[in-house]
Amino acid sequence: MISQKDWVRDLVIYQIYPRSFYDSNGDGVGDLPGVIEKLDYLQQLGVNALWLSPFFASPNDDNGYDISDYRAILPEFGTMADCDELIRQCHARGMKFIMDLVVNHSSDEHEWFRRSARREDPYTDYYYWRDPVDGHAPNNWASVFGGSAWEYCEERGQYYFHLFSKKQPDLNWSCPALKQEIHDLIRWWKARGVDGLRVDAISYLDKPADFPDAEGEPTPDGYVFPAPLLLGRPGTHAYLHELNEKLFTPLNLVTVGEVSLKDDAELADYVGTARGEFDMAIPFLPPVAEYRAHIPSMLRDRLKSRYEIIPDGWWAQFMSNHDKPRQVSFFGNDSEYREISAKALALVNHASPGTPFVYQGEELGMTSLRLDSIDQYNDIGTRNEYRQRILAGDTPEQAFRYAADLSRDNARTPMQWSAAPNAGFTTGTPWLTVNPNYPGINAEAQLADPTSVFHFYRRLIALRKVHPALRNGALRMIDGGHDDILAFARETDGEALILAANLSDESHPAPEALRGEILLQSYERESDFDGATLRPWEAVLVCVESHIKEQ
Ligand code: TEU
Ligand code: CA
Repeated sequence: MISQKDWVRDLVIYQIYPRSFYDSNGDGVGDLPGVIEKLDYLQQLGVNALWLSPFFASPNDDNGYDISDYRAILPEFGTMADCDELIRQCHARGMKFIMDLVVNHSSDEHEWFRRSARREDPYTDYYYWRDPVDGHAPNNWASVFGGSAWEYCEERGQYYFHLFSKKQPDLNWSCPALKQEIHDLIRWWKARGVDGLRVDAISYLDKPADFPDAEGEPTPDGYVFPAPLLLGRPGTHAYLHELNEKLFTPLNLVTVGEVSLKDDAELADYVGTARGEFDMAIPFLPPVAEYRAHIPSMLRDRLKSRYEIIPDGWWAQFMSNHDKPRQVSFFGNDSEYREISAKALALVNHASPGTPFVYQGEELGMTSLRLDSIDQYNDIGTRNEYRQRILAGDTPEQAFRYAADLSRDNARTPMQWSAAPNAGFTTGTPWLTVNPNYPGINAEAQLADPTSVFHFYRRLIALRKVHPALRNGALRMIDGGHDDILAFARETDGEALILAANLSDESHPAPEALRGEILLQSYERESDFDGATLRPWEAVLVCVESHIKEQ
C-alpha cells in the first residue's frame, strides 16, 4: 500500500530559485556557492530537502527553464565543482537534493536543436518538425507565452512546435533516441548524487501526430490553446510509467511531477500508488483561477476533493512557488495582518496531508512586489499577459494591474537576508528589483526574534517529527461554522490533531471541536487563543487527548 520509498514521506522540501537566493560574488545574480553559504540557515529552519529551480546552461529566455546543455552549469551560477560541493554538503547535513528536470522542451540553443535543424542524424527527429500548410503554420495552436505555437526555421525549411516560447522547442518523445537521451541524463545526474527530480511541465509529452486544429475560444492574438488535445493522453502516462520502472524506482529517486490536469480525477493517474508514475504532484493551476475566488472556500474544497481523488496517494502541499504571487499577498493579508496571516497560512499548509513545500522567503512572510511599469518586469509570462490584455481591449492601466497582480516576478524578487543595502542579497546591482520593504522583513531580524515568522516555521517543521498524525494522519474535515473558517482533524491510531484557521479579516466564533493542548497558534506574539473567538487570521493547532476512546 505504502510506496517502498517510504523516506519520501518524511520530507519537508524547500524550493530555491537560485537566481534570487544569494549572490556570493557581487554580480547581482544568485549562485550555487551562495546556496552553500546559506545551508546553515536552511538547516536551522529544519527542512530536509532542497529543490533548486534549473541551474543548467541556458540563454535565459524563460530564466533557466530553457536549457541549452543539461550537463553543464550556467556560468553565472557557478561550476560543476560548485554543484558537486553543494550536493555533498547537503548530504553531510542529512538533506536531500532535488533538481528540476525540464524535458518537455529544451532551448533552441541546445546542440540537439541546432543539429536537428540541419537534419543531422540521430537528431533529425528530436523535435516536432512539420511542413508549412499553404505557406502558414501547420495549425492554429497558441503557445503559453503568446503567439503561434509554431516557428518557421529557414535552415530546415519547416516549422517546429513550441508549447512555451519560441526559444523552447518541444522535445519529441516518440523518437526512441531522444527518449534514451533523457533516460541517460537522469542516470548521469543520479550518479552525481541527485536524490530526486521535480519534473517540469510534464503533461504534454505525447502529441497527436496529425496536430489537428484546436477548437475553442481564441486568445486575444488569435490562436487557440490546445490543452484539451494534449492533456490526459495515455501516451504521456506510458512515458512516465516507463521512467518510473526503469529509473525513478530502481534509482530510489523522489519524484515530484508538475502536472496540468485534464480534470481533477486525472491526479490519481499521476500519483495513485498502483500507477507507478510520480511520488507526488504539483498540479499547475494558472493563478488566475484563484484570483478572485473566496480563498477559504477554495482551499477547503481543494483539500477535500484531492483527498477523495487520491486517498492512497501522496500530495505536494504548497501555496507558493516561482510561478505564483507571494502567498501572504495573494491568499493572506500582507498589510495589517502580514505576520499573523503568514503564520495562519503556514499552519494550514503544514497541517494538511502530504509533503509540505516552502518557497524561499515564504518563511519570512515575504510579500509580492508591484513595480511601476511593465518595462520593469523581467518575466516573459508577465510581458505576454500585458500584451494579451491590451489586445483584448483593456486600458493600459487595467492590463498593467492584472499582469502585475499575477506576475511571476512577485515571487522572484531577491531573498531578503538583512537590512543592509539590497537586502544583503548582493553587493552589486540585483538582477531584479529588491522589495523595498526589506528593512522591516528580513532573515537577520527574524532570526533574532523568537516570535518571528521564521521561528514559527521552524517550530512548525519540528512538530512534524514529534506528531505522527501530521505525517500519517487521516484527514477529516470539520464544519468551521462559517465560510471563512477552514477546520479539519488529522487522526492516527495514537493521536488526533485539530486545526482551525480563520482566513479572513473578521472575527468569528471558534468551532466547538477546537479543544485540546495548543501546539501552535498564529497569535503567539499577542495573546493565547481564548477558546471562544477566532480573531482575524487566527489559526490554532491543538492536540486532542484520548480522542480514540471518546469515539
Ligand atoms: O510551468 C508550467 C506551466 O506554465 C504550464 O505547465 C502550464 O500548464 C501552462 O502555463 C498552462 O497555462 C513550468 C515552470 O514552473 C515555469 O516556470 C516554466 O516557465 C514552464 O514550466 C516552462 O518550462
Ligand atoms: Ca553571483
